[in-house]
Parts: sequence; structure tokens; C-alpha cells
Amino acid sequence: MRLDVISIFPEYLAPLDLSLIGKARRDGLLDLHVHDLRDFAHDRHRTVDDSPYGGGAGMVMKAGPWSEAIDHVVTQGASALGEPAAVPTLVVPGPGGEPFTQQIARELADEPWLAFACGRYEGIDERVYEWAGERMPVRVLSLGDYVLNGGEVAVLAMVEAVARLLPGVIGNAESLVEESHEDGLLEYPVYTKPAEWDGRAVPEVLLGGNHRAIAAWRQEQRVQRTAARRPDLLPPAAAAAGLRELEERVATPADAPDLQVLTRACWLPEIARYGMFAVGEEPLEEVRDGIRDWDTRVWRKDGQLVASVRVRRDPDVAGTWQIGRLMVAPYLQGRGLGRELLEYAESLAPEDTDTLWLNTGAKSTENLRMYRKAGYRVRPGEGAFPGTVDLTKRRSSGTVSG
Ligand code: JD8
Repeated sequence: MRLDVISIFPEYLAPLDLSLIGKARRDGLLDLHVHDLRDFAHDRHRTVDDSPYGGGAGMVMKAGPWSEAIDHVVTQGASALGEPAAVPTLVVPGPGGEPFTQQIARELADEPWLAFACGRYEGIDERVYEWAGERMPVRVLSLGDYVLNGGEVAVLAMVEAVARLLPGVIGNAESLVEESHEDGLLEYPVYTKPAEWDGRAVPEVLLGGNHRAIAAWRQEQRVQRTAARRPDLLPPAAAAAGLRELEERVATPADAPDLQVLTRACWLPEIARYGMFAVGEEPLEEVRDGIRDWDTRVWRKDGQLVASVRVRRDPDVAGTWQIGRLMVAPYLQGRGLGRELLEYAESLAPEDTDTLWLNTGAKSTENLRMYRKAGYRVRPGEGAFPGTVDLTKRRSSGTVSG
């Protein structure tokens, strides 16, 4: 990739000689050229700015030097690329620009040639944007909702974000995959030696060598952190508005494949943490049997199955209403949908119900916390399945009580 940067402070871009970007330049993966705008101002003082028409504070950058500088970059670059008609995508950082994101970094990384125009003062004469737009693609991008004194810092960040996506720049491209903003989730916490530091231990799961467990723990950390720190990154509607926004239906055998997927996604942490394999490896036939034997409700968002719960009269205990397989898609967890599902499942209980029953992993801390908060009590002894506990709550007619 060819990169050209125009600035009145070319030395500001010196950090791009360092580290991985510097190495990528030396390895020929990146062809970066920095140009001094003042080289295109021909008066004695190499003036690139003047007072703003209409008055006001500060100075505005003149169109002349900019158009000459951009012309020079295009001519020099096209000849270097051996494509006389080639033009770069011109990126002009500005506080009013389109927010720069990982998605835009990916788009720019697919370009063969980028040119960056670093403004200063109060900005660049607006006619330069129009002039350039008639000659090449122009993207006005903002680094973030705060004010800098010029475009150089933004260009440093954008060049690094783009260049590190180029093949060969980052040693193991694998590490690019699990990064924040790559898939809309923030990164998981990282640790290194010593295992004990300042009386603080590294999470046990990371020391166990069980890669499935580690992957599940890390995914869960990513979802929780994103929900806590950047809920804006999570799909809005289904998360915020709750079940109401989702299409609810009684499940049919046709839902079995999607239900199997959701079940495995929801049981992965259980499997990882406690080896609760049974449910996580339920064959499709058994999923269909479950749909036949339970009143199973499913909720879809844009066709994707994102939540489910099933209920039935306890076949062995009259008056007991069983609630099971309460599931919320991992990316929607942590937003109260589970509690809503539970309340909904309770509301389906027939009039003659006196006890609400459910079952969960004996060590499923989050589930146990939610059920206890909803008034359920853990029954003594092992639950209906190995490694589980049963929980019940008395239901007096019309109302639900502990
Ligand atoms: C380019 C001149 C300074 C901006 C008067 C302060 C980006 N996220 C960002 N914040 N600020 C910039 C940015 C600021 C710039 C220039 C980018 C050129 N300035 C101006 C308008 C108000 N001064 C930016 N990307």
C-alpha cells in the first residue's frame, strides 16, 4: 500500500518510523511518503494560512498550497505506481468528520493508495474539499468527539489502525481476530506470569489448559465487558426493549435446529466450567422430543432465535409447574431478558399451580443468583440431573410468593 501524508509539521509523523509500522516500511509492505505543505507556498514566508472571510478567531489554511501539494502527490504517486491515471483516496481528518471505526479501517486497508491531508489552524478552505472531490474519492473522518489542534495525531492513529491490518504487518494475523471492535465485542482480560501477584491470582480457568473452557470464559468476559462498558456496541432493540420487541411463538419441530444451536451456545459456559455436557450435546431428535413433551416458547429477532423457555405440568407431582431451558442468546445476556422470561413462564402456570419448579447447575452462580432473587429456594440434595440442583417457589393462588 502507498501512503502519502501532507502536513506543515512533517516531523509529527516521525513515530511512523518506529515499531511494527517502521518495520513494515523497511520490509516494503508499506510505502509511506511525508510531504511539507510549505514546500507548496511560494512567498518569502511560505504562507499557508490567512484570516477567515466573515471574520472570527484564528486563521484558515489557503486553498492554493493545498491544491498544489495534492496535485504533486497525485502526479508523483501515479508515476511511482506506473499508472498515470491512478488517484489516491484522500482522507482529511476533521472534528466534524464521519467517526473513524474499525470498519472504516478495514475499508481503507483494502485501498492501494491513501493520501492524508493534515489541517491546522481553524481548518482548510472549504473549496479544497470540493476541488479534490472532483478529482478523487475524499473521506472526511473524525478520530473522536473531542477537539485536537490539527490532523496529525488523527493521521498517526488512522495509519496505525489501517497498516496493522495489511498482510504481514502483524506477526500472527490470528491475534487480529479476537480484538475489540473486530466483532463488535470488547476484548477479554489478559494475564501473564507470575500466577500470583500482589496477592492477586490469575483466574483458575486460564491455568487449567482446557482450551474449550478458556475460550468459553473469554467469550463470556467479552460479552459482560461489552454490556457493562459499551452497551452501545450491543444490538439495541432486542436488548433494550426486552421480549416485547421479539416475535414470540410456540415452538414446532421446525424450530429444533435453531433451538439446538441456542442450547449449545448457552450451555458452553456450563460445559466449560463444570463439564455439564449432557444438555450441550443433546442430539436433534431429543430436542424434537423436548418440543413435543413441553410447551416450548421461542422468541426471534429478524428471524434469528434469540430466546426460549419451556413449561409444563410436572408429570409426577400435581400442582407443580415446571420451568426449564430458560435461554437467552449470549450477546443479549446481562440485560434482564432472563428475568423477563422467568416471569413470563411463571405467568403461564395454570390456576391450580401451587409450586413453581426449576433446575440448574449446582455451580451456576449467575443462574442461582437470578432464581434466588426471584424468590426460589434451592432444594436439598442433588437435582433432577447429575451436577444440578432443583429450586422451588410456592405459588399461592393469583400471586407468586417465596
Ligand atoms: C483536523 C484543524 C483544529 C478544529 C478549531 C481547534 C480529527 N477528532 C478530532 N478532533 N479534532 C480533530 C481535528 C482538528 C483540527 C484539524 C482534525 C485541523 N483542527 C481546529 C476545529 C475547531 N480548531 C479531529 N480527526
